[in-house]
This record gives sequence, structure tokens and C-alpha cells, in this order.
Amino acid sequence: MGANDFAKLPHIGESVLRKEDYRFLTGAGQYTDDITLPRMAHAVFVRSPHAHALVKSVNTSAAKSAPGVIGVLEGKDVANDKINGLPCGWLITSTDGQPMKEPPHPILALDKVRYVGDHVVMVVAETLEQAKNAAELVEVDYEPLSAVVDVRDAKGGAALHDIAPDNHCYKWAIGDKAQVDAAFNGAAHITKLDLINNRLVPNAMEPRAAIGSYSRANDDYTLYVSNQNPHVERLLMTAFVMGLPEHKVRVIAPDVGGGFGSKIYLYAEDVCLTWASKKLNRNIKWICERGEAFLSDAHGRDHSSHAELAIDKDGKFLALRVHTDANLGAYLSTFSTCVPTILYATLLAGQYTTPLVYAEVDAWFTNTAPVDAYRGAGRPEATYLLERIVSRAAFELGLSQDEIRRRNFITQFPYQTPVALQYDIGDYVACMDASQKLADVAGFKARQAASKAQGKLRGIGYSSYIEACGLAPSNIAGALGARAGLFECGEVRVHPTGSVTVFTGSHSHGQGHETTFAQVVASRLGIAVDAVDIVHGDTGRVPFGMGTYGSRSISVGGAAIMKALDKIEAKAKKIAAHLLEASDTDIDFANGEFTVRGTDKKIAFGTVALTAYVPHNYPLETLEPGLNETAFYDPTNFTFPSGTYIAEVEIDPETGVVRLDRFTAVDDFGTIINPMIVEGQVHGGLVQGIGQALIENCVYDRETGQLLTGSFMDYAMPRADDFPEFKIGHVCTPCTHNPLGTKGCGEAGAIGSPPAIINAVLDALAPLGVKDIDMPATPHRVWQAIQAVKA
Ligand code: MCN
Repeated sequence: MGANDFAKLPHIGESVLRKEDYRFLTGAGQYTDDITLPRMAHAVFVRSPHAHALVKSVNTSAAKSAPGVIGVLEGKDVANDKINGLPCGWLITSTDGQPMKEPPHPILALDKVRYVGDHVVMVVAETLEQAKNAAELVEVDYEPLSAVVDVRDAKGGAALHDIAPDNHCYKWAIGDKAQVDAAFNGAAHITKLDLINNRLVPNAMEPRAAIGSYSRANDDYTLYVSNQNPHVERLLMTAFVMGLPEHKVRVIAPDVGGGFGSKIYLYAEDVCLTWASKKLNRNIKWICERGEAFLSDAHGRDHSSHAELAIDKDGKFLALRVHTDANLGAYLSTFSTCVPTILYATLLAGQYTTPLVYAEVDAWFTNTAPVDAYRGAGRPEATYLLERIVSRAAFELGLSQDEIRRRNFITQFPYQTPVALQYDIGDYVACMDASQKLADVAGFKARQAASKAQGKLRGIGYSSYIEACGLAPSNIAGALGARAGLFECGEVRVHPTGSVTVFTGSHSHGQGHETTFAQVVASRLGIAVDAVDIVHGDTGRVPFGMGTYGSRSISVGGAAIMKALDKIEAKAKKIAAHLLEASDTDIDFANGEFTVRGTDKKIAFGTVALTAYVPHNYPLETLEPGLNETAFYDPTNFTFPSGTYIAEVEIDPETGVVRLDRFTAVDDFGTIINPMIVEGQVHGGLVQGIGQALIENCVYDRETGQLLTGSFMDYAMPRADDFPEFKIGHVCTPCTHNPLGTKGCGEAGAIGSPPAIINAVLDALAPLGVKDIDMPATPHRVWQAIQAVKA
């Protein structure tokens, strides 16, 4: 079935209420902490209070004899049991042809700790309180070393790893530098910009959680874990860390209360619990506390960049030149290396015809928590840089922010960018037009005058983003260093009664897959949405899958299910043909009925399903019983959602307070399966992106390396009353290469919104002469910027 026919099916485009909400809203969800196993013990991790220190000795004797303690495990126990360190899932080759530096990432520190929160000792006891009390008794003799936390200090700072004496992990570049340099020589105007993309903490509502369980009867393990990616977790843990055959470990990710990227990875705690469950012969639960999450979850962003845009006399972009220093933190987290490279620099062409782009990335180790993907992962960093410099160029050239964009929009597709990607389709002009209309840009001047009359400054900011999602064609991912292909699997089991269970390698942790995937299947088979159940998150039930991240699930996971449905339909047509005494080539299938073309003979899907399992009148020599098919789908390209976002802010120059007055988002997600769920995804992304732009900031002390924003008292999370009602619109250019015509929507809001906000803030402050401000634009920062130009 083609994407155009698919879009016309009954439940496609329908805001079906989320099937999963009943259990979530009535407290019937089954999160990791809801699981209680027999003989369950509790684990607590003793973490480093220092950003950088030698571990001179560890004394666990008092802890071991504390009440209720079952075991106290440290780095030397890990080494004795030959458990390896955590691997990085993505290998980068430096521009000089050398592999990146991949230092050991021990699951419990051996001789050194490298960030505040680094895991040193695991204490297991009968109760959580006993484990906490015993953890207090662990004595670690540290010799503190000087620490480096800011990426700009990494070079020349105290070395974290012997393998990287200058703290440098890799240098990576894309584009033709010589051609870009030449284009700059002939430019009529050059706009320059230095910017910081601030570090963020993902803060999923449910913190990380895990239960390790070992079965002596079967000599195998089960790990229950709050995770977005169970098969990859298992693959990395068995093949790289524990040296176990894969079938000896089952990973179950039950209901997961949000991830936003931070739960894609294999974390040290997950391995510790699995390993210790056999060593101590107990089921062991660990629930991360919020303060621990701030310290030890993988953080996001943290780039420092310099960008230059060469422009001709007509305002057309000639070339973009970028240098970025990316903070990787103390160790390489699972996907950390692909974030500031493949997922970042390949997006720097944006929506524009800029013929030449050169980007160079230096990636550094620092004494901070590992940095990895956080909603958008690389694409928000690219979009922020590009959309900031484009608006700055507009300010410098005296053009409006929309005019400079319109002069440079790509309008012909497919379009090959100078940074590897080929965009299949889009309509950037239509998104801009629709967004301006919805935002009532025509009324902006009047609103600005009204603000001025009240002593306030009003500004408007644009951001025309594009992102690459639907990760990822395996051949591209493999060529670029991925240790596994990024296909997806789907198994469709039609039961004799005609109801259906689908097993998918995608994982829903808030995105509503149980509803939208069911809509896809119900639409194809002509059955009720409630007749379809979706199973995910269990390596023991689902065929190998690649999990959920990179807004890939509907476009890759959904496409795998579509392929399995093609096979189901083909087989069902043969059964129907047999029952209707016709040739299967004469059978049509629509609205749940098989018909013989040109006749009034028909049979219902349910009858065919039953016949598949009661095949007494079957030609069994040509048709196997059953109606159960599996398919793997490997995309041929990324999907490219795009859109234009317009923010309008009002600033009080006396206090620096920024009030977000209006926010308009027009996106192109191709065919939309469930508009209500998509709108929810956009809202969530916007809140996180606007949070980054206005209030969220993860700060380490530059001298001591202590995390200064280690709780919700210090790290500001956005709340509903920080936002106006968002205006949401859509343009639809269906993706040309997947059978649903969909493009991902899960990250767009977080990608497109930060530059729109900062561009609006700078537009408002322009009359005062303020030209630059870094995120987050807190009242203090805005006030300081105003005072600086006054001075
Ligand atoms: N959808 C649709 N029509 C489209 C595109 C998507 O109806 N054209 C639906 C999908 O069927 C799915 C949802 O929208 O139900 C999101 O789909 P998709 O864009 O494919 O994204 P994923 O399901 O792969 O989710 C991943 C994405 C990412 S990368 C992050 S980070 C993120 C996000 O989703 N983390 C989330 N949204 C989140 N939402 C919640 N509640 N919690 C998280 O942790």
C-alpha cells in the first residue's frame, strides 16, 4: 500500500483517545518500582563527592557488618569477576585518520573518580534504610586533583584519562574547508557569532530504576529497567561488558515514565545490579533518587561555538563556517560521540540553499557527568547556531527575519545539501506563510507600540528549523561508526478471533504508541482500534529491535509493522481466494473485507483469520496454517520534519523579566496518524526548548567541579504558568520513502524553539543596543545585558 492510499484509511488522522491513559491516570501503570520480587534486596551507590580524585583506599568493613547488609561491592570485585567497562556505541574517526580516544569506563571506580557522582561502591541490604545507613559507613580515602568542567578549559586542564593527556577525544570535520574559505574572500558581508549551548539535565518524571534478578534454575538473568532501548541494552551488556551469551539475559522495560534520551544508554548501575544478583544470589532493586539523577544521568547539549556566515550583496548565503567545542563529560556514554558530529553538523545547512558549509568539532573530556542525547540530540544545537546567526545577519543587514529566510529557502526537492544529507521533500515557504498568519505578524507593530506605551520592550523572533529523524538507514549509520544497524522489527499476530497482537522493537515511554500503532494496524485490517494490542519493551517477547529515540518510532517501527501487514494481507488473500473459489490476484481487500473483483462475492477479515487456524478445507500443501508475520524495515533515508516557529516576548527593562506572550509553531510532519498525540508531543518539546532558552541551566562550579544546580531548588523546571497557549499549525508534505508518509514529531518542539525565543529577546532589546545574550535569558542576565550597554 502506498503512502497516499494509507493516508486515506479510516483511523489515520483521527484523534483517538490514548488507550494507555486509563492505566496511567488511575495509578494502574506498572513502573519498575511497582515490581516486587521475592527475596528482594535494595541497593545504594556510594558516589564520589569530588570532581576529580585518586582513590587511595576503600574500607568497607564497617559497612559489611552493619545490620541487614548482604554485600558491599567495589571496583576490585568487578575486576576480579572480569566485568569490563561500559562501551561506547558509536566510533568516531578523527580528521587525522586516528580512532577517537575510548578510555575505560569502569562500572565501579578502581583508582580514580572523574566527576561528582561517579559510582564507587554498591551496598546491598535487606531494606533501603539499611543500605543507606551502611553506605554512610563506607570509608573512601580520596586524594583530590584539580578539576576541569568548562569545555573551554579542557585543553591544558588536569588530564582525566591516561589515554587522552590533553583531554581531547577526537577532532571531526565535514565540508570542504578550502572552498568555504574562498567563498568568504568574495563575500559582501560576513556575520560572526560566538555562542554557548547551555548544559541541561533531562529530568524524566520517573527517575532511572532497575532490578537485577538471577535464576539459579535456568542460570539466566532478568533485568527490569526503566529504559528506552532494551535490546541494545542487552546487546551491549552481554557482548561487551559481562561476556555472556545474549539469550542468558532478558531485559524488560515495563512502563517508563519519560526518558527524553536519558534512558537510551547502558548505565553502570544496570550492570552492577545484574552482576550482583548472581554474586549475592538475591533479587536487587535500585531506584535512583532525584538528587542522584542530577549527578549521574547523562546530561545534554554543552557546546561552545564560533560561527561565520558569508553573504552576497543580495542577502543570499554563500558559505557557513563553524567551529564547535563539545563537552563529552568524564566518560563516553553510549551514543555521546554521534551527537556533536553526525547528528549536529549534518544539519547545518538548515532550510537554506547555502552552497558551502564547513564544520569542525573538537570533543573534550571534562570532570562532569557524561553528556549524551537529550531530546533533539545535536539537531537543537545545529538549529540554535544556524537560526541565531541568520537572525543576527538580518539585524546587521537591515532585513526582516522572515525576508532573509525567504531569500534563502530551498524550494526544489530532492535537495542535496553540502553536509551529506539529501532532503526528500518539504515546503518551507508554506510553513513560513502559515506561521506568520497564525502568529498575526501583521498586528505585531501595534502590539509593540502598546507595550512601549507601558514602558515595556516587545520583540519577535523566528526560527525555521529542519531536523533529520527516523534514525537511521543502517548503511549510513554503519559507515558513520554505529556499532549496530538502526532498522526496526515488527511482528503481527492475528488471532483466530481476528483480534491482533503486535510486537514492536520500538519503545513507548510517553509517546502513545499503544494507540497510534494500533491505529495503523486497525486501519489496514479494517478492525477496531481496541482489537489491537501493542507489546514492547521485553527482549523475551519481542524480536530484536532498536528502541525509541531520534523520533524514529512511527516512521521506522511503524513501517516495519506495515511490512508485516503486507505479508499478512498477501497470505490472507490466498485464504480468501480459496474460500471464494477465485484466484488470489482477483482479490481486493478494503474496510475489513475481501472481495472478488467484478463480482459481489465477499468474505470478512474475521472469517479469514479463523480459517487460518481451522484449516480443514485448506490446500495445506501450499498454505501453512496461522496468520502471523514478522518484518524488519531498514529506512533508505532519514525523514526531514521542518517548520517555522515565531515567538513574541515582552521585556520589562527595569527588572529584565521576559514574558513569553505568544508562541506559534507550524510544523510539517508529513502524514499525521493522531493529531492530538502529535500536538501533545509538540507541546512537550516546546516546553523543554523554551525552558532551555529562558530558565533551565545546569551549572558546575568552574573551580571545584561541584554541581551547583543539583536539585529543583536550583535547576528551574518550566511550569504551565510560564507559557501562553501555543498556536499550533501544520503543513503536510508526506515523506516520500516510507509507506506511511510520516515524519517524526517527537523532538521538533525542542529543536525549533530556543532560537525563536532568543531572537525575540534580542529583537526586543535591539533599541537599547544589546546585540547578544546566552541562554537561559533569565531576568538577571537580561538586566545585566541592559546595564552593560548603558555603561
Ligand atoms: N506520530 C503521529 N504522526 C506523525 C508522527 C508521529 O501520529 N506524523 C505519533 C507517533 O505515532 C507516536 C508519537 O507521535 O505516537 C511520536 O512519534 P515519533 O515522532 O515517531 O517519536 P518516537 O515515538 O520515536 O518518540 C521519540 C521522541 C524522542 S526522540 C524523545 S527524546 C521524546 C519524545 O519522543 N521523549 C519523550 N517524546 C516524549 N514524550 C514523552 N511523553 N516522554 C518522553 O520521554
